[in-house]
Amino acid sequence: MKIAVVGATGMVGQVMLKVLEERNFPVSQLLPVASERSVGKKIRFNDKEVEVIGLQDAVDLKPEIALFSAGGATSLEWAPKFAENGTTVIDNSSAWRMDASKKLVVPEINASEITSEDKIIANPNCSTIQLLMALKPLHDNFKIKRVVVSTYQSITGTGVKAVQQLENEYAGEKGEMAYPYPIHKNALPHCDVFEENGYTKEEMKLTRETKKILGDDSVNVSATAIRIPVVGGHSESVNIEFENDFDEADVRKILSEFPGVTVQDNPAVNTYPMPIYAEGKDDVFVGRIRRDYSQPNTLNMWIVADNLRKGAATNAVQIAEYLLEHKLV
Ligand code: A2P
Ligand code: 11C
Repeated sequence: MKIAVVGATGMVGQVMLKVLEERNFPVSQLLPVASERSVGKKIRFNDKEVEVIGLQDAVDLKPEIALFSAGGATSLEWAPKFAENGTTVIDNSSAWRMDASKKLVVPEINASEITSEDKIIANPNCSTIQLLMALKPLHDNFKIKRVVVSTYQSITGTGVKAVQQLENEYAGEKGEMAYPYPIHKNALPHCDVFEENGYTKEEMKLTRETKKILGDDSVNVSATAIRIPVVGGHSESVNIEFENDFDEADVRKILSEFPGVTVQDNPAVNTYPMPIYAEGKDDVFVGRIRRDYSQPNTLNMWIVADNLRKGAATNAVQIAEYLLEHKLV
């Protein structure tokens, strides 16, 4: 299959290439695409050097699938051009997620919504994907009323500029700032831009995307998103109020049986999810599972995943695998 990766030189694009290789996705020709600055550069894929090309050249080469991770503006302008030329786009930006005509897909949850008519398919936000992987099986069993989530997000979610900022700060050097404040030795209650309602866009993605993916407007999510000087994964402290009561042992069993979720929960030996363990892995890790005794039918837990993997690249490649398996491309 001819596959384009738009944003192939970027933080997520590089992981997309690695995930395609690792999962032996049947790529007959790879089209790495980036900005004009990078055209002609070489990237490595399956032990071969491949030259980066521009967007129009990639459209003209009519790949079967294009994985996009080059920012919202690039997706808004170029995803329709690929789609009109017969390519199915899997878009990792926020450009199309809340468009009512586009599917927002976490394969383990709602891949079955995809039809051959869907030419632009949206990949959810990283912090939403890992949250939903744990919420979905619990919602099916106990029906969620309300979720309160606080995130502790890796700087890799912001991109190369943020990683460079932290490295400069470690080294005591000045350089370009990705954030309005230092990130070293700091925590910023500020991921993405502020909206008029006082929440950040990242916080509102958790609220809005959850309802769309679960196909249930009654599930309310209240979110606070924090950036911390960590690489390797996003962590989430999650409080869930259910309609129905639950048994803690059942919660553990249900979560551990859900594909793509690993329960790491044994406080007696200090076993709990952490970004240093999640880094480079495709699973979503859940631990610190415990009843909230402050009100009925309520549970606390801690969710960690590699935001560049299941939160972005892996989820996108899984959608591509689904298209292939179901002959939708
Ligand atoms: P380039 O490396 O040429 O700038 P990150 O999120 O890590 O910053 O990466 C963003 C990715 O999106 C990079 O591959 C970048 O390419 C690509 N990109 C940014 N702007 C454009 C654009 N206007 N057209 C195509 N690719 C773009
Ligand atoms: C972050 N979630 O960590 C972001 C990164 O909407 O796809 C991805 C932004 C998006 O800040």
